Amino acid sequence: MASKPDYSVYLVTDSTPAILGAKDLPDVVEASLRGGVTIVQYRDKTGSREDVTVMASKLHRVTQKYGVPLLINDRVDVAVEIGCEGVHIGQDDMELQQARLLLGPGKIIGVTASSKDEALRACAAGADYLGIGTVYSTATKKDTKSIIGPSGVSEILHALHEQGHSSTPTVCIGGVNASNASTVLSQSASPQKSLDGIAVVSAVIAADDPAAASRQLLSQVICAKIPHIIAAVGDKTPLSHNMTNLVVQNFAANVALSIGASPIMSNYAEEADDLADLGGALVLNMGTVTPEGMKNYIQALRAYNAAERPVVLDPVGAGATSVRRKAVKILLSSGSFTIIKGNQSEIQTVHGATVTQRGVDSASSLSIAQRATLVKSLARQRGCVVLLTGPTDLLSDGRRTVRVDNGHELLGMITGSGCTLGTTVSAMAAAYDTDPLVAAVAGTVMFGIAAETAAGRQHVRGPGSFVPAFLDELYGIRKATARGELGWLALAK
Ligand code: 3NM
Ligand code: MG
Repeated sequence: MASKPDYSVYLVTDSTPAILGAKDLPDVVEASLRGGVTIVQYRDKTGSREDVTVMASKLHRVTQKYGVPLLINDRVDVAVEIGCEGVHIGQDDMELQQARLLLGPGKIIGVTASSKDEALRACAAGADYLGIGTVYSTATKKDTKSIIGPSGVSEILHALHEQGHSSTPTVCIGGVNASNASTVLSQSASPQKSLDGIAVVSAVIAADDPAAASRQLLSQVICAKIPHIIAAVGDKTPLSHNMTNLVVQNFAANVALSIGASPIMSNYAEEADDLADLGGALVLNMGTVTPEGMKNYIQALRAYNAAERPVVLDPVGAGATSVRRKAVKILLSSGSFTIIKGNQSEIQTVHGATVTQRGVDSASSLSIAQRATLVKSLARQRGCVVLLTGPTDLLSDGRRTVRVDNGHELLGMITGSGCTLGTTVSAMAAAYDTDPLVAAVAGTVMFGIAAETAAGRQHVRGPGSFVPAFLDELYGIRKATARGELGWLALAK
């Protein structure tokens, strides 16, 4: 668990019957982790030390299975005893320095802050993250001090940015649930600093289906990050180096330009060493694979791996011929990929199944649940993000699995729509390399909404008029986002 914690959906537990009901806490926590909770805080203000230690150990076994940090509220001694990843301390609890001394270095210490002063003091003392609240009134915590609302959160975020604490992660807490998460995330955000996630108790612990509740909250948090990523592409103009097929070169380059990236369509790998150093990303698209092409792909893959820059694999028609099946195997063993994007049979082939695929067309026969299992499994197998396209797109990094329902059937009637989605997500991953899953979701949502909006334009009568309208809508979303106009995001689903 050496990687940076992900604060997107921060679950705080509650063992009281009013919230937990008759359910078993470890079961509820496990369900929430399946749904996508990214960090857990065990909070029990009244239990005996012995009981709390026993439960903390049980929960730690569960969170470890999912590779998610477990923090303990207040009771630093319990955290030390069970060796979990850290603690959360309130303003009335132990001093941060003392907790650090007891826990040793490398553990996470979070602090509650309900004002600018408290937030700045905690940052100065070395807090690893802040829990900002109370946002909305809540029945869960009886002794809340002040209800600060999204505007109070925004003021604190602003102060953190002004005082040089932009890099301290933040979550908000208090009365946050699926009906207001998007609001608090968007209303508290500024281009300089936004929340990293939301902390919830009852929205998950009291839910009938904690996994579904967590999944829904995760989608909202990821969705709230999309404008930031689209804006980052516009600001940074990242290189999208496409080694792609003849059919889509022109269209892919136009898509890259429309979203604000800088395309280069170079299939000659001798150039890749130089290009890999320019801070962009590579797309390997197997659309028209040849022996010469394979040599180039492998050389370029190694160059981008060495430069630690993102690589998107688009295994076009992977299951169609034995040549392509073999090519996929060779590529997978030649380096590592950041994102693998494909339709159902392509992803099944990359996963190791022998599936018959007619040409490069897509068809989906699996249910959404089966497709979700497939992307998660391949993501784990390869240690990368997998994007499975279809009427419902499914994305996973092996831990978090997200569905996107945007798009339009006209995308299936033009050539290269899948390939240019690969180009789109490469640009997002290049501009936002901290979280390729979120980058891939951003690209997929932008792409799908642009298609829907284009298809709805009065002058669009079919595939021919759709293509230019689609480019216009991609461009329109980018420009609107740069102006801070985010109305289009309401179409995300
Ligand atoms: N801390 P719910 S509010 C544990 O404001 C906690 O510091 C708060 O529960 C603070 O998500 C709170 O059910 C409870 O509203 C939040
Ligand atoms: Mg406390």
